[in-house]
Amino acid sequence: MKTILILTFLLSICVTTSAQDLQAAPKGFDVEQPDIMHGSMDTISYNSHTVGVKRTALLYKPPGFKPTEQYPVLYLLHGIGGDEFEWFKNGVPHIILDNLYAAGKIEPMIVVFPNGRAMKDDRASGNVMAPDKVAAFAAFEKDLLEDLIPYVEHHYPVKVDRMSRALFGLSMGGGQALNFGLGNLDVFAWVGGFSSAPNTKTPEELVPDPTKASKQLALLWLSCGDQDRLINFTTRTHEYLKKHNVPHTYYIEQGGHDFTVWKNDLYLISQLLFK
Ligand code: FER
Repeated sequence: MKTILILTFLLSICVTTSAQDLQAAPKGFDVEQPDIMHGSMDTISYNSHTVGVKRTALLYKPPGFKPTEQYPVLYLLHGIGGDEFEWFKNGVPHIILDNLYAAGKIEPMIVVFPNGRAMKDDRASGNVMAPDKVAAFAAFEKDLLEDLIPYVEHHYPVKVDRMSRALFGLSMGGGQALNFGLGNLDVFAWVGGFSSAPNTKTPEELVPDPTKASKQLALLWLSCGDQDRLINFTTRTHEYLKKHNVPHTYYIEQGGHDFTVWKNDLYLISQLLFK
């Protein structure tokens, strides 16, 4: 009888575990610790047939990186006012990830920080809302799939199956990650948007075949700050997924449209990936 009670209790915990049980990042998660091993950052330059120029991305190699190993890859996208340096400058992903490695909490992975504005002048200067600049965020799908990913897979020791590729991003990059990730489930098994922007496709366009998507996805993540005026693009996707029984993580956290939220999101998702 006691065993049955314990089993029932354990089962009820498993069934009721929800996204809101995720533990937000503890104090100090983004503070550099000098006495641990550190990863390293490369700048890569790839030929973009899509744009017709050489384009730049940053690439983080984990602590203890060995060219003889094979790593999964997270592609992590920036927002409308950013570029390939935005995460590094404002989100200290190298520090967050180094600390998680030191604590033994994440799988070794390479993280690529692309420039998601696929046009010749891809700087975040002038009016970042200009129609040609916004259109360049959509054009990045081809650049990512046909130019950047092949470059990374040719030049780095990485695994090249869909279970070893993740696509995540913040705001405009969150919209891109959902649009391109869910639109190319043969390429990516791990997909997520942080505070996704109005470029996010409608739920019906994102997931036209809920049964197929459910089978293919290893993780579908949707998060947003509760004070973010763009929250509707996250909630409407969540409502559709819930209605169509597509497993996903829906995480609403305290905060607005900023890096306090996105750093916490990176802290959480990096611990889920490739496990
Ligand atoms: C918009 C509001 C916000 C929009 C894009 C954003 C394209 C993107 C914000 C961000 O990336 O932080 O109307 O339209």
